[in-house]
Amino acid sequence: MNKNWWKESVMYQIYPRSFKDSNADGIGDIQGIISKLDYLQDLGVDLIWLGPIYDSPNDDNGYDISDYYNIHPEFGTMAEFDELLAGLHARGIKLIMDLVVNHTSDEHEWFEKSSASIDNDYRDYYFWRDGVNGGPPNNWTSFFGGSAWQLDEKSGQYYLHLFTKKQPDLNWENPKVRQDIKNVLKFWLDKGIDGFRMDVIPLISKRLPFQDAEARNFSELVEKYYSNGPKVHQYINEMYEDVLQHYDIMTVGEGPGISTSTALNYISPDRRELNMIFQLEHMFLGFGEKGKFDQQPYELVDLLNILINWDEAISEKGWNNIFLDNHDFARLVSRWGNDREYRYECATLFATLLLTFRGTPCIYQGSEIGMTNVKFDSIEEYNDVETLNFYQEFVVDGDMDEATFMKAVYKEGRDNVRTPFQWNDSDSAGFTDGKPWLKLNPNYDQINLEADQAHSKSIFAFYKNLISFRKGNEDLIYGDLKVLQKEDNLFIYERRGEQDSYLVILNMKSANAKYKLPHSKIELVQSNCDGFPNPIEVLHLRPWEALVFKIIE
Ligand code: ISL
Ligand code: CA
Repeated sequence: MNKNWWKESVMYQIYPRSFKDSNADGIGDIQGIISKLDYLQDLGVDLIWLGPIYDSPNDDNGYDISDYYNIHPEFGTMAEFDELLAGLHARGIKLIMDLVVNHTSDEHEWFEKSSASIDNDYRDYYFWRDGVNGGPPNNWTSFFGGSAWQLDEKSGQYYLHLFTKKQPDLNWENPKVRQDIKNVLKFWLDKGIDGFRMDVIPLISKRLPFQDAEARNFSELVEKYYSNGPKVHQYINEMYEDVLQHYDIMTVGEGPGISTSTALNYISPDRRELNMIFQLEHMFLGFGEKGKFDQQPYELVDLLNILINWDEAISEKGWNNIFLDNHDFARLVSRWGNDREYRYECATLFATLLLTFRGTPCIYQGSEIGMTNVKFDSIEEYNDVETLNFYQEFVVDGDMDEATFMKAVYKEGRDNVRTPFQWNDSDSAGFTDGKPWLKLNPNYDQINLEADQAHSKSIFAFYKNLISFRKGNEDLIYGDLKVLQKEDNLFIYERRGEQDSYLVILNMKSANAKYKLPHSKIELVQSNCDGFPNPIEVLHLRPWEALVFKIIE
């Protein structure tokens, strides 16, 4: 096993709009992040993934970039970005940026030129096609509802957009596009950033000539038609050979449609492509035929099976990333746990899983204080384009009743994780002195960092403690993983290092459980419940109890 800094790091995702506002316009910004650098250092994370901060009309909150070389004025200036980077580095924290190059904004100069006429130098920067029988070129649907093709009245042709119609897909077949993207990579790497999180990177190579898809459900559509296209590895490798290999950096590709059988093609070191992927198989759990607002039941053991399968498939030759939430999916404590009676226990149990499983852990902002999902009263209070588009498609234009749709939004809508960070219980939770761009979760009077910091037993203290336990602990980071049990929502595994080995016991349900210890001598090193009795043969576990033991014999 090769050792690398990015395998030993604890990653933390910042969603810039919602982290901290410095100038009372209600929008989180770079100065806000700078004001919290000591907080990040105190928490102990050493690698930040910063969501997009580039110029953007914000149709998809920055995932629609109109200028890769400029900072959006609502976030600040390039000088402030440089200050942020220097401030992080001064604290020993690295920074990776979001790279969104499957598509641009329709307000990007390239698209404006491309759409100006049928015949111009930029026309084939994007995919323009004639319609078929008075409709779009094929039956592909976008991630955010409706056809993936938009008719341009002026030229009479359609352009491809796998996301919103304000996110036209770039044509990577065109070598000029690839060169332009490589210039973007170089620009940011020369500034000294430490790598990229590459948005929907397996989608960059399209299956031409755009034949109709025949898929039973959304996940299959993504895997078989949109992802893993014929030239995807050529394109990623080209970025590696021409740019990435010349820097000491880390890359993690967001991986919709990548499965355990295709993952190593992206991340096995001999492929010279990416270091890690954010696999999304567990995040897509519960997606029905029509995606996330078409919710289907699933069990917690499905999550465990996916994590275990990925570990088995990847960890000998590559390296996994472990995350349980991000800016696109529900709050982890609400999605996988019980955020009412057992919020503290669940948040700390999942922290234990994140930080002791094999792979680089990624913590999404707010998880370290146990922030939960939110329920706004009406659809008008939502901001997320995915939620709003599907509301239109399923409820307004379709036959889904509003209550069913809202239930899915409360469960899985992206605004659950985008409400502002809850710093304290003052007005606007200490996030802003103005009116927040998205309503706060009203529970900020109870759930906030200051409240956590006032107690030695808090979710924040637990994270901090476990992060520092993990740091530099090579046996825990690189040790083998052996699963002993996953049945009955009792998840038990060992991490076997060269010197020390650990036993992790997670009781993942709101009920007691019993477990017969396989070792005669163990020492408790981490626990989320008070008053653990001295090691005894049969453990009596409380609801959502999480224990980490060092194995002596
Ligand atoms: O959000 C999702 C489901 O609700 C995912 O399908 C998501 O669209 C997919 O993982 C791609 O996400 C990434 O690219 C999108 C952007 O909206 C997301 O925020 C980003 O993480 C388009 O750039
Ligand atoms: Ca601001």
